[in-house]
Amino acid sequence: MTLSRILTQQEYETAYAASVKDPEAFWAAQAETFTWKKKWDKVLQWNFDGPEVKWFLGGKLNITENCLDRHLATRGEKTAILWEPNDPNEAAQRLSYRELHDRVCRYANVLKRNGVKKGDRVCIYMPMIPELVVAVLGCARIGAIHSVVFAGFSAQSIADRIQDANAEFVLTSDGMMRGAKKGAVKSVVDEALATCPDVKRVIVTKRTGDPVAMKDGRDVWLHEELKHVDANCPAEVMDAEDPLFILYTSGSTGKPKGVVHTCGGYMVYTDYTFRNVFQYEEKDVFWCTADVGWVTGHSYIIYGPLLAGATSLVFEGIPTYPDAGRFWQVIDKHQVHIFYTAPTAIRSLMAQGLGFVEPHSLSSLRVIGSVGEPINEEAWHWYKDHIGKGHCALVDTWWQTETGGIMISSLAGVTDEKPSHAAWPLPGVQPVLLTADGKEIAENEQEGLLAIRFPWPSIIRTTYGDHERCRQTYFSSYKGYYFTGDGARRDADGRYRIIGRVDDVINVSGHRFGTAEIENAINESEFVVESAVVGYPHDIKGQGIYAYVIAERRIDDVEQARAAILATVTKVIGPIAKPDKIQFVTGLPKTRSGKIMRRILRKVAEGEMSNLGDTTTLLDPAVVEEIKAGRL
Ligand code: 7RM
Repeated sequence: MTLSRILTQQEYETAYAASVKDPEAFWAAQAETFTWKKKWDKVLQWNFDGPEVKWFLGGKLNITENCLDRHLATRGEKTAILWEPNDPNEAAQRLSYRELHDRVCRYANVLKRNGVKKGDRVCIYMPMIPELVVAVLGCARIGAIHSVVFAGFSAQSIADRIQDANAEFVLTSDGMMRGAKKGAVKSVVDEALATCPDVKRVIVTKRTGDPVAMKDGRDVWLHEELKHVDANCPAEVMDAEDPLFILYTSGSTGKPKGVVHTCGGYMVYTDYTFRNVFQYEEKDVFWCTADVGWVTGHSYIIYGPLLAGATSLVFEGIPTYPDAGRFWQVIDKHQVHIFYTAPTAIRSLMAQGLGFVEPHSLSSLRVIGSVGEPINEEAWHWYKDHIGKGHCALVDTWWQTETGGIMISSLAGVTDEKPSHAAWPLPGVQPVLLTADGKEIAENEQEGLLAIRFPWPSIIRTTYGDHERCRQTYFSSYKGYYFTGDGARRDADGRYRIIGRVDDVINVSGHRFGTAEIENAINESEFVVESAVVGYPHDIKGQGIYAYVIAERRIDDVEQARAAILATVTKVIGPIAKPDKIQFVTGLPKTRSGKIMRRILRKVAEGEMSNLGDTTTLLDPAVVEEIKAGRL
């Protein structure tokens, strides 16, 4: 079986129709292209009530064999990971498929030596260095379940995630390089582990060389451990439905939940979407600027590209170091063909002016992509014209942590593109728009709630340790559908435009936060009685965080009080969740039953002061006047 790729609009339509008519045959044909240790007995078994979704039942595989071993014969010397360090003066590193295979096997043996077994949960808290990729694949090699925590999250967030997953192992580094500064890593882990007594082993990679505390009997250095292992590590035989990883993501209620993806379906879907959406070709250098701490990094820095045998660029730094031309400089330096980033990055670099773009040719680029939040028309055109030089295909890819891979997107240069429209569902994806009472909207040029009516191979299987929460969150609002939490509109031709979240989730620079999650963090400040958080349109971040806060006493120094709240949020979640605006109020607009009317808070935050809708059910309408008067 050869790898097929959709090459024309007509082929897309044919593939799409086939995938809806007979999804099992469609995905079985894709799955055939992989190395299985045992073929599946049944392609799909599902119901959305449980929910219970299983793909390739009875199939046995190891995803790392498909990412690495399978390529050795034909691509052994090809670069798998091309690492560009934070400092442009430090040498880039190239790991061939053979070298990556070797490093992953050695790392896997280190894990085994330290007691990690199949099914164990392993927390990974690391900067964007090659060992991060090696650690992720090392876990997958032996069937351990990785749970990567973005290295910008706080100690408390790490501890929450370690405890929720009952992880007994942590993989980390001494420190990290970030722009002109270094950042703490190991010391943050140490702080987290003060409340995680079950963690038995911490494996530390040296990156900065800064001194760190090593706890006797718990912490070991990777370079010491590597002296005791060889590169022979047979891949663990995994069931298609064994968990591959947990990744925590925020929702509208409570603490972040651990989204679980499994080995077989995730493998088939990330590979398929990678090759087709980006129209990947063998010679291509692919660069996704996400962090591996988010799902985009899992699926399109590590798994998708390596499954396809691609060269995946891993960038340690930030877009503005040493200056706002860094992305463009790296594209020229490594002759990147496919570039995948977030609207927030595009908008912030757009704001820096073309002076940072013009010195670079960008002539290697063929495809550019966007992910994480709606891309506004201005940013879309700037990206297309100044980065894509008008001729590159631009793909706006809509998907979620829960979907595992890209769901709605043009296929680069194959299906048409339209500014601010993610456009077309991938083959195998059956989106619908629903009314608030759950009826499918058949007509085009309508707006509705975005749901999916049939499983695709990398659909979320459960939320770790709490299946009921998974059912409740995604499968209970509208019976028979997976509900995305997004609103969307279909244009006259059936293209989808994603409008944004319809629940209490805000998307700040492509990062998801629940309003309740941020409120809980703010409320940990000692002088805060209550708070309410809403999103508002932000030129660069997409959405900004607006917090209304009731303090227990009169605040004399407002700036000091704000700083205290920001420090608390940084400590509880991390700096990325810091509110952009904090307004102190004496009351919040509540209904007689005590529910906060967020609609009013949102409108005020957006600056829409006159048309607040019905406020007659408010307990105390006077608070609205106070809030309006004090708007920031
Ligand atoms: C991949 C990722 C998911 C949420 C999702 C949307 C928003 C993502 C787009 C988008 C408009 C896009 N996973 N979103 N991509 N909105 N156009 N192309 O971002 O779990 O972190 O976030 O992000 O609201 O529900 S995520």
